[in-house]
Amino acid sequence: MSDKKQIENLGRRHFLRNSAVTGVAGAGLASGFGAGALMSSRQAQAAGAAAGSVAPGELDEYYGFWSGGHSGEVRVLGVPSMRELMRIPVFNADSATGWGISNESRRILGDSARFLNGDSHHPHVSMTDGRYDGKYLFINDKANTRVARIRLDIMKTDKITTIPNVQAIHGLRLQKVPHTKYVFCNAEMPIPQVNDGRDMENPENYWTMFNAVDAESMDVAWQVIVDGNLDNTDADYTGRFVAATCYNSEKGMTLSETMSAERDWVVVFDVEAIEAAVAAGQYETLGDSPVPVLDGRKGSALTRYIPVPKNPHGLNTSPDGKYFMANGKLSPTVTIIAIDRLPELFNDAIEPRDTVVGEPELGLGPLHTTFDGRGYAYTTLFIDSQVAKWHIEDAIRHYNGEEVNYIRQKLDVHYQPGHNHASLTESRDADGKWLVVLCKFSKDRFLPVGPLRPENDQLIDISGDEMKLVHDGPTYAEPHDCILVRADQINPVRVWRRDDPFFADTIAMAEADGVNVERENKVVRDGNKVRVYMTSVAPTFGLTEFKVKQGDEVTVVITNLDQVEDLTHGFCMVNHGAQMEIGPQQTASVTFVADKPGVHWYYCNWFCHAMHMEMTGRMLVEKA
Ligand code: K7E
Ligand code: CUA
Ligand code: CA
Repeated sequence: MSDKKQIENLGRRHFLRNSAVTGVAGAGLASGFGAGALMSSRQAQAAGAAAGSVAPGELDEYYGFWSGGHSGEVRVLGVPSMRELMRIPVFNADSATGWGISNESRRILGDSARFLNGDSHHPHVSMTDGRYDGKYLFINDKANTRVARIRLDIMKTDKITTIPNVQAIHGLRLQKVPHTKYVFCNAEMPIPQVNDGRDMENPENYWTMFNAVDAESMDVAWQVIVDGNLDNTDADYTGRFVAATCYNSEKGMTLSETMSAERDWVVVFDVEAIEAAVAAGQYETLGDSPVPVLDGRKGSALTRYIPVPKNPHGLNTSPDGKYFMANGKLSPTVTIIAIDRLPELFNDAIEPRDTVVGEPELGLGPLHTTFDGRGYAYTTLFIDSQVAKWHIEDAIRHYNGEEVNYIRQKLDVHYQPGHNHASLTESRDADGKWLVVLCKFSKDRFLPVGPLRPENDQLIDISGDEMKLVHDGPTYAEPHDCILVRADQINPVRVWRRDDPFFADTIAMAEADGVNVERENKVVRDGNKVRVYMTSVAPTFGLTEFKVKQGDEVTVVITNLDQVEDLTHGFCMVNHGAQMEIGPQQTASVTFVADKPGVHWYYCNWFCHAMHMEMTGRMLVEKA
């Protein structure tokens, strides 16, 4: 390095340090994030460190749950630090935890354990009376038409349901009021009904459905056939209405066909009317599926179709419960639908467009809108690479002919944002502190890492009059959406409860074998099936060797007796593709075939103790 370069570098470092201490971080320094982290939070506060910094050892104010897009997982972040706290495998396979490998995870994955891929978009936390209750998180899988539930006490997926009769679950939202009884989810792609090879050449006979999954049983409660297709959705705060966008009212099979009509629509579902119709037996079933299928096409009493500008995308309910907002995408507008006019629409007292009370023009490519609970809305503009902050009631006044400017600010984001999400925005508690903007392209914002680039999740302080960008967060493919929940609304357990249903079937198997997994280390043979029960206490397995015969199907069941928080063991059988996590007080199991004679070592692969490397054992496989 030249002397000049060295001096420049020193100068830059010096400037960084000084600016952090004095709190006068320049424009080019973005946030003073890393620098703020060098100080205690009190010092940082005293120095006026940039908003968004959370010092080492300090805890975040919000949990953020991020979808992992086509990685298939869910990620847990702390906000505002944007530190990644955990990854929850859902529709993917995960080596570290053994998701898709362990018997417990494979039981939950069920029939779809054969799929290694997923595409999760929309994570949403269960609600009671319009407030997050911290019990479950639900998420869609577009790739294999599934819906999953994550238990937020253990932060593990505990149910996965494949939705019958449809393809590609995309939009997903929860009933907010009186509580999350239903998970509402949209199947995006119209298909022949029944889709068994008949009638493939007639797209006009393709249909898709709006689906309701029972949040407790995770059974599909009912499905409603619609005209067109379905994209995004949201529910209201009365419990009666759910709205969804349709970008393909044309039922086009090509891009240009899907853009041919000047208008598409928002379809509104009357949940009470649907429940009454199900109770009255006004439904059919299709194919092998027992799920009630109702007709919600145009003319049905169960739905209403509200025309909106072409190819809308996001659908968002304002936290005051007044409006559904449909984001224009191909149109620079957001359509504001007054929820209190919907009962009249269903009574045919007004026309569909009479429910529209505003249609502000915001910029190019509006995709999603979020809210601060103070009357402002924040809309991502994909093509403009901006977030528009606008005033909802001013936009309505403007629609009524008043000369009023409803746009308050447009902030550049980097680049091409999809979803954005403000803290607590999908609940009555929307608090307008933080806005996360999930940008699809990072371009020049980070060191290059080859042709595949990270996305860029930006954190914006919206507590004041002006939006302020405070953090760039590179993320792996591809957070479509996220949800920010106050830290006190989530209550995870510290160690497993021994009676947790997550591994109850494994305990039942042990009991059938007469084994007490907390006390006994034992090998049970059942024909060519061998079950190996062992305990683990750092840094040893209860069995340091066991013997089987070549060709045996071996199930290793391990119970982690450690009671210490954070003391997770692993189990890996070398050369057998068997690997899993065993958290404190958890029982976990994995099954493989001992197809090779000889000595095969197993070891613990979650670092648990100074002697973690020595936490090993041998499987001795006798030649057949
Ligand atoms: Cu806009 Cu799947 Cu919610 Cu992506 S969706 S951005
Ligand atoms: Cu047990 Cu590492
Ligand atoms: Ca269209």
